[in-house]
Amino acid sequence: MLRDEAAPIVILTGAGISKESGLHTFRDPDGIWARYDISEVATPDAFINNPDLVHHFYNDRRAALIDPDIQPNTAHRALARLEREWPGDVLLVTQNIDDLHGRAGSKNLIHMHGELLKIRCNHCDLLTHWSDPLGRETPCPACGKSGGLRPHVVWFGEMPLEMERIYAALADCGLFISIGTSGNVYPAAGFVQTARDEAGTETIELNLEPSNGATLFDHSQYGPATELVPAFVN
Ligand code: BJW
Repeated sequence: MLRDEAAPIVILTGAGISKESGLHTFRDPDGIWARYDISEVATPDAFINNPDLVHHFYNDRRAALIDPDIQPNTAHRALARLEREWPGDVLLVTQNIDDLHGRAGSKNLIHMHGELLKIRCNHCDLLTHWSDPLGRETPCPACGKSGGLRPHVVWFGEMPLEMERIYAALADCGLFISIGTSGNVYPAAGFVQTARDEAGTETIELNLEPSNGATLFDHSQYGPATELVPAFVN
């Protein structure tokens, strides 16, 4: 598949890779956005207007994530193995806020939409690991003020994290792989075009079904991530 056998690889993952671990995607018929209105839980205005609902939404998702039944699957593990064994750089950029890639052993990992198990404070610089369910009055353990603690996630209208590092890697990669994402959310949905334009990169999509940007990929394979990803990495 690769022209250069040590070429840097950039991998973008989305909710589909964690689906077979037992976590919901967003836009599938049984997805999160079928039960919640995006504008009520995933925007800065939602947090200002109804912090209780936003905290409830993320407290529930943390409880689901730390359930012992939720474990990395063979697709997460295959990507960690690729990073260990590939002679060139492998950068894994995930839109997912779960911690399954890290638990599977991926190290060169960017959580561009944040991390569910971290919280930060709007009043001070605190960024820390979450330990207990948050409420609107929960005081910040660093500055002591209430009302400022929020999930360390990127809501609509907010800037995704580590964009400079991501774009630098896209401009220099020999293979771009997109896994388990519907291609609805920017800037991630534009990475395939950037990799093509900036680096003439070979591009491949591994997804259950064609994504919004399916025609931009040189190669596509459709099916469950736990089958496609280990087979691709081997
Ligand atoms: C399987 C499977 C299995 C199922 N195996 N596959 C350009 C045009 C128009 C609008 C914009 C634009 N640029 C920016 C915007 C605004 C906005 C945006 O994109 N809006 C769109 C709706 C149009 N973007 C933003 O606001 C972003 N910020 C921003 O752009 O800042 C300015 C900026 C400008 C320039 C450069 C840099 C920055 C922020 C976006 C934040 C997204 N936040 C969320 C929620 C927060 C975290 C959380 O609560 O979890 O992130 S939304 C939600 O969607 C979540 C996800 O990470 C994200 C992507 O979803 P994903 O992963 O693709 O999931 P699904 O469900 O959509 O798809 C799953 C796929 O898996 C499907 O295809 C299935 O088929 C497949 N699948 N089972 C393999 N077993």
